[in-house]
Amino acid sequence: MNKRFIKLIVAAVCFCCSVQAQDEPSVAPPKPFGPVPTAAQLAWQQMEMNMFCHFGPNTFTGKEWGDGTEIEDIFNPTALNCDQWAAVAKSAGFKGIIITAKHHDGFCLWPNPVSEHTVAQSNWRNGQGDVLRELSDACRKADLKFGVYISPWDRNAPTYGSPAYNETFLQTLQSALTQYGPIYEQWFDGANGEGPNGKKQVYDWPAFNGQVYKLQPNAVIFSDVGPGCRWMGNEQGVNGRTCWSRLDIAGYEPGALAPTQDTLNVGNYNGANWIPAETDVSIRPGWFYRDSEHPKTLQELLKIYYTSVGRNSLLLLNVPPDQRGRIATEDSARLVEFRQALDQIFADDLAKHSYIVSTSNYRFQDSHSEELKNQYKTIYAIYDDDYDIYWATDDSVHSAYVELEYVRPLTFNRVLLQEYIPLGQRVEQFHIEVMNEDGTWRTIAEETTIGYKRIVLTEKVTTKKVRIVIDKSRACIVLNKIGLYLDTISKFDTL
Ligand code: FUL
Repeated sequence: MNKRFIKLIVAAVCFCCSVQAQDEPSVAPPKPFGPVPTAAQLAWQQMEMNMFCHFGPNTFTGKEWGDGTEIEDIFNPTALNCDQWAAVAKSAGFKGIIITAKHHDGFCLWPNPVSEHTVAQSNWRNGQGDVLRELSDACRKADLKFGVYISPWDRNAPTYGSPAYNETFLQTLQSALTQYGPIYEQWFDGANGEGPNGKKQVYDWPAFNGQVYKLQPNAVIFSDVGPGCRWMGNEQGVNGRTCWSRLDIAGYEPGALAPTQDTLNVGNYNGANWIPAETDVSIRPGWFYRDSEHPKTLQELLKIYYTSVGRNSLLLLNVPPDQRGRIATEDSARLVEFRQALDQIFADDLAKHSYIVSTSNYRFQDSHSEELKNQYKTIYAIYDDDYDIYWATDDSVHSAYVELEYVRPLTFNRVLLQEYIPLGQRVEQFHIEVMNEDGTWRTIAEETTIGYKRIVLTEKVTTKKVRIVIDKSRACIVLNKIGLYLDTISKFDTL
């Protein structure tokens, strides 16, 4: 082809496009609905599972709450190995580690210059040790994100119970948040008891949060009321079947002034802020390591996975290092089992085996433009794994179904759905139907919210047709994932 001819074709195509563009709406993605996550909150939610490490004087005294009078030498790990913690975290599929840099006893795992109760006052490594340094280095090497738990409640600080303590606490944050690279999450515990003087502290939360954001702008701040992510109301790992990532926080504070635990578990339907749920739960009965305790079973961990990650929450699983400063073999072995089970359950997405996918609506389906039609097709939620490509309905369509059809009957018992949360959380009611052999439809699950990720446990069904029916969405439907799986490992059908 000569060059002139090519130019002619290009001109003709451009002309056609511009004519078409005039009578078609522009390629408009759905508008966000309600509050939406920040980039940091989205990246945080996509981590899905992280490891919590409770470690400190309590590891050596067997207590859950130290009273702040422990001599510093009690902290004496004989073979601290943070690379081993990181390796365990990686093998379990965790994306980050949060350490109790300072628990309620006030003991700091790093040489905090504004405290006399730290590793620097202990004999461990002749007072030269720094657990935050070793763990942050190990995380960096292993490509894990690093976060810190720094308890405002301090049963050792002499100024606790006076305004001076708030200043000391800001300096503590300054020290912990500036030396160890990026901090992906700052964990603030709501517990607020008495200090060494028998007095309680009036915390300056706005100043604490402001300090974190000033020093670590991308950190997600955890507390009962966020502002980055919220406690989900219990320590058993069970989120509400309904779980909104929205929360009202005006007039509330972490601790005694927080919303009720039931509210934290479910979120607020019309909550003004995007504050998703985080599930902190321990692999063992206690938060700190004790020889006499043992990790949860695989079945218990799988249940927790389904009631946390599977219910629109992030799982922060506590795996406490022992007195050597290592994670015990029984815990690491259990985590490998857990990872293998999840990998096996979710290896084969049976939705992708369907040979016909039909839907009652997709955005621009009535358009003449192939370009427009191709933007938001339902098949993207099934066959395409790109997070940012999704099925969306027209703005006026707030209920719709997707039907998957199979050549041969398929057997499944898990349905995984994801809303595209950069545009907010929308779905408030949905159900799942399967076709019986006689051609009639049967409902096998009725649920409410979806959010970032929802995994519905159903009975084990064998069918040639499945329908995911979104009954009620608060704006047009935007789903970026519909998956079907067969879990043959869990020994439970419902939760
Ligand atoms: C609680 C604390 O009081 C526990 O000791 C533990 O650290 C847990 C994660 O948070 O509020």
